[in-house]
Amino acid sequence: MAKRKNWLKDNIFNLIFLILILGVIGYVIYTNQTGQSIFGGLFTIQLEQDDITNLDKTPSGSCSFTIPSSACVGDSITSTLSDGKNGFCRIGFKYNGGEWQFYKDVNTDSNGNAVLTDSPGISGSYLFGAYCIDENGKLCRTNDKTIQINDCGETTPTCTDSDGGKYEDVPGHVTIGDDSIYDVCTSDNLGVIEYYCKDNLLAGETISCLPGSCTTTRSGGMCSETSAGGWEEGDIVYENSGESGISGGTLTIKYIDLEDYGFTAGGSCHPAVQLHTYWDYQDAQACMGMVAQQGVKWNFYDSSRPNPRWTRTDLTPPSNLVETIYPVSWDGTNPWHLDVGMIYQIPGCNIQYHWEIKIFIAECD
Ligand SMILES: [Ca+2]
Ligand SMILES: [Ca+2]
Repeated sequence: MAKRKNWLKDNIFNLIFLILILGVIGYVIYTNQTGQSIFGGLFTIQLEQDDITNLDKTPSGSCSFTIPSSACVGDSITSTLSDGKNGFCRIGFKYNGGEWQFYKDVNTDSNGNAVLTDSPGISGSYLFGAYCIDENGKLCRTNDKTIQINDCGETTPTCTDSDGGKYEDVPGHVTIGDDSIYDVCTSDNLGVIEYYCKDNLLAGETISCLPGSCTTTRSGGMCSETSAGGWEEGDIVYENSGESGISGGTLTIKYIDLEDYGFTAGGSCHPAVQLHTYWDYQDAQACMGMVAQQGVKWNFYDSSRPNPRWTRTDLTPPSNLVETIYPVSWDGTNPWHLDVGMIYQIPGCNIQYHWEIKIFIAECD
């Protein structure tokens, strides 16, 4: 029974939430031997990995589960769980071939039986299984039982999805008839169970988030950051522009550390850099020196030092030039920078330069 206490401790908030929700819709979720709940109240509590491991076990021992093989939406269904002695059983289910989810905990009576009644609200295939722990701590895994719930001529309720599909970075819920099923973070917080409509039926899929980044909101669970860092093609990582003067030598216009803008190295998306650079003499006369007419050199460095990734030399003031650099290397450590420099040392020759940098996601694997 120690295990059960741990589970309760870990899930007490989920449990309170479930009880509140079910209380609001007017159902008593649990009595000792006969309970009245509704399938539509499911999909709320996630199982721990230990539970999933137990439910994945091959049926063993003398416990068993009986449940009809089919029923209609709204029917009252009675099932019996038997483990032969006073014991605790945890029942899980898989909906339409999905993953194990929590259904209910029951205690068997002195004859070793627990009788359950329920009324399904959503059509589909439900596979039930349970594991029981007797007073000596011995574990028994029941047989699996599948029940097909059909709509049986009732008007098929329309399935609607508030986030419009499989969007792990948007919280949402699927509504079928009177039931709402919310996206929910997995118990290990490594992903979100994303619900969507498929052929007008509820479907669910576990989608990975960056570790620890699944967030529970009032509107459902969501990945704050997806495994690709949340980037998509076309997203702008960084954008800036400026204008200044220079009278000689070389200077760095801008250092850019992509981590500052949430772009981490090693992800599956690749950035490109768009540069827009031009300049002009402040006083053209002063820039016509003894050696030559003043020119300007631009260098852009990515993390693959020491050579610039891109370079351009203008021997006369250029017209507006927009250039895209791709691929570019980002190692997470060496910041990128854009430098501007004058080619000749001509005293009194000042130039005015203009720059724009846009870093955007060129493609994702
Ligand atoms: Ca959805
Ligand atoms: Ca979603």
